[in-house]
Amino acid sequence: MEGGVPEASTLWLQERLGSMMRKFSWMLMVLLVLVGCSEEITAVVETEPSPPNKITWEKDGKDMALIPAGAFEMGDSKKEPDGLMENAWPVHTVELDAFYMDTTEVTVGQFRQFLAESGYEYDGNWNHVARYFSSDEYPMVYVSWNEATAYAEWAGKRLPTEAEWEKAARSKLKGQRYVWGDDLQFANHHANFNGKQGKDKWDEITAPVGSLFANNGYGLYDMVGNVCEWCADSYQKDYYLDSPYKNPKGPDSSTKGVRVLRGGSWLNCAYYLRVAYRYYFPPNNRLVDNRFRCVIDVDTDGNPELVPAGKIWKEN
Ligand SMILES: [Ca+2]
Ligand SMILES: [Ca+2]
Repeated sequence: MEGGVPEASTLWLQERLGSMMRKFSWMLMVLLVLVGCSEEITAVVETEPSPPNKITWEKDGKDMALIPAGAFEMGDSKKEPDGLMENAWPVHTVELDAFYMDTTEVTVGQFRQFLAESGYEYDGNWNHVARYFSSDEYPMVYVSWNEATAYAEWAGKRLPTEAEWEKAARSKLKGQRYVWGDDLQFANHHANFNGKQGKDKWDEITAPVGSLFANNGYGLYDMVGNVCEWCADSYQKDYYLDSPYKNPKGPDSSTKGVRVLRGGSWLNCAYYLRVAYRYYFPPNNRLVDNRFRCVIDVDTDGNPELVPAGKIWKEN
């Protein structure tokens, strides 16, 4: 028909065609969604299992952050000229497997739990410890390497290697002097070190763990400052000259019989907050700023590696 009202049969045909087109459109959309979903499902199936970024460890209730596998540049990239960093030369590439690290230092409350549940006898003087905490959330002080290792065995963990500690502290920053970058003016945002300034409100004393900003992209607190931290490794000054590329665990022994400490403490000036700075003490040495945090491995399926029940020193 030309220029007139369409006939009923024509209208019916148009409606049928319109209905068929709408149905076809819906079918097409559903098909596209299904295809999209199947691609997504396929992608998930094909992806390697990845461990969660954060876990809470049941034994001691500590939050732990995933430090992913990969390589990093270890050592003093600044070639500091004053001689105190020579033991951090040369910078060398180290590759590590993934691991989890406690996000904070071990607290007084967690150390007490360890003593109560394991029967381990702490040789330190609680009257000395008591000067440095007013709640269970403060870091435990006066802890020797032997005692830190005992805690780790009870918790089903271990102390970090020196390489693990430095990789975790550096996070994604390459070649920087500090865990937050190169600029010293931000030290008090991240570290409780000597005196008080800016956000560091603690003068000549420890701070409750996690009081300042996390150090880096892994969400770890107080990696530098507050309390310095024991590592598993024996110490040798020249270890970096010929250390393994993959998962270095330190020399077999130390000529001085000492173990590595990292990170500086509330006692130290900003110099000792340098991320590559290495120092050491005998394993039975128990100083006011010697403390620790622990790590666990990630198993071949990408899950936190569950370690058998913690060591008990005597039946309670
Ligand atoms: Ca301070
Ligand atoms: Ca620390």
